[in-house]
Amino acid sequence: MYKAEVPLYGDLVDIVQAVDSSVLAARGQRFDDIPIRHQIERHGAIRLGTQHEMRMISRLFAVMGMFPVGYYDLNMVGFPLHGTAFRPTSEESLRKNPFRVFTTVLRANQITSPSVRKTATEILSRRVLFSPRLCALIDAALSPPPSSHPATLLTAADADDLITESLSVFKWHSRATVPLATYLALQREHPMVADIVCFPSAHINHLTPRTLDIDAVQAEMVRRGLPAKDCIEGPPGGRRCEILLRQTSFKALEERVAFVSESDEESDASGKSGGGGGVVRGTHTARFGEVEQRGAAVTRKGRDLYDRLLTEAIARHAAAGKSGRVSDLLRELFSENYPDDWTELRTKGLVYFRYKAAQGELRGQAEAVLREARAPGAAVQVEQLLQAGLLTCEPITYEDFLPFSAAGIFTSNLGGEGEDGTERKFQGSGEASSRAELEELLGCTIPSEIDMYDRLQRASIRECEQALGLKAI
Ligand code: OOG
Ligand code: NI
Repeated sequence: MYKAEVPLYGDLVDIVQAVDSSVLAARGQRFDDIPIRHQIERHGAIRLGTQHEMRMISRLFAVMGMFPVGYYDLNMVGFPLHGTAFRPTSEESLRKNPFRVFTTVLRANQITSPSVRKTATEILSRRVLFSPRLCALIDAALSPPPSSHPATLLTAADADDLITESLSVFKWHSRATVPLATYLALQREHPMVADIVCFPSAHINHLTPRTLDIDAVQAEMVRRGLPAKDCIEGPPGGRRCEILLRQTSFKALEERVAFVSESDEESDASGKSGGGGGVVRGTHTARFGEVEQRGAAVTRKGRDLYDRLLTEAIARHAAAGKSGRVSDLLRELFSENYPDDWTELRTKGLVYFRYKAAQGELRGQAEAVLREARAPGAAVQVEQLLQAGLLTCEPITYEDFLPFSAAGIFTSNLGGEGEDGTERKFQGSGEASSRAELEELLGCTIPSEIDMYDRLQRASIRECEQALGLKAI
């Protein structure tokens, strides 16, 4: 659906495939040699208007096995929005398909103009994003089975309906629900407000494939004349050990929109549908393309170091009168301060790893180390077991987002200001009260992404203990 709506997205997917094939060829690998998730991996983003919509979308995503992880406060760039990422959380689900949706919701109380706030709230209160059929299906899928009855499961036909009805939530409609004058008034308050309020759906605003080499994709986008953003967000490139998330995008497209004519609005209000058929033509910049490269999940210490270097790069950029690029300053700071070797990243506690017990027969040193480790009262360290070849490890992939980068993506798609960190204030995370507000709305606590990786690492160590017959590593 999205490819049909935004043909440039198809071009981007082609570029990613071409780049990834050559990266693999250079490594002597083929697509079949890398995890399947890499080839199908995407993230998307939607922006919702009301608390009710946010609650309903969390129920729809729950049916799909996607749950809120991480809190993102866009107030840091002056956007009246906050949100979370809905994504799979179990190792098994992530392996199959880690699809995630960055989901924000408008905070009407942060709209400064009282009249705009009133207009936005009124329009949104009339919007029906979720059809009655979709609501019924979601209820059926999520209701706990009564103990004496068989579980309430969806039939195959129900599942088909669920997909069809859900698509209309995410679809782009080139017809606005408001007259042009209303759209312009909301846009003057904030372009994001107009984007959220004036359309009948929560249109996907981008869908992002994952690549093995984002620098090559960026270069290819420029070569093909795509309106690419002029810097890549996130940690600097050129590292041996990729961490976190690097992203770039091409700018939002100007799309033709039919606005309601004022006379139609009156006839609609009087209950007659169809109106006079008169439309007012206009444009809206809504959808854009984005690409990402994912690296390892970092620990809290690793994240603090990243945040500190980023803050420092922004401060140096400001001190230099904003000449040059934040990303170049960050590259320098990284090369001096952020280790770029997996062993060092592990022993310094900067990156999370998934550990596995070695398979097969043990010989020589490994056997001796294991015997010692199994002795009553023995204390054994992960590093010893790794050195003896009893354990192997691989970095855990970062599945989440970076608020400062997200702010850059948002901002660059509103007309280019704020590129390269210039207009973004950096705050590590949002205020606790805002987070609590979103949690209350969702009816659950939003786990921090870092805690999730910590749990994955621990679980992998527990499995190794069992496999090796050790009490505690
Ligand atoms: C979402 C921007 C954030 C990312 O990749 O950081 C995002 C939006 O524009 O609604 O998707
Ligand atoms: Ni994105």
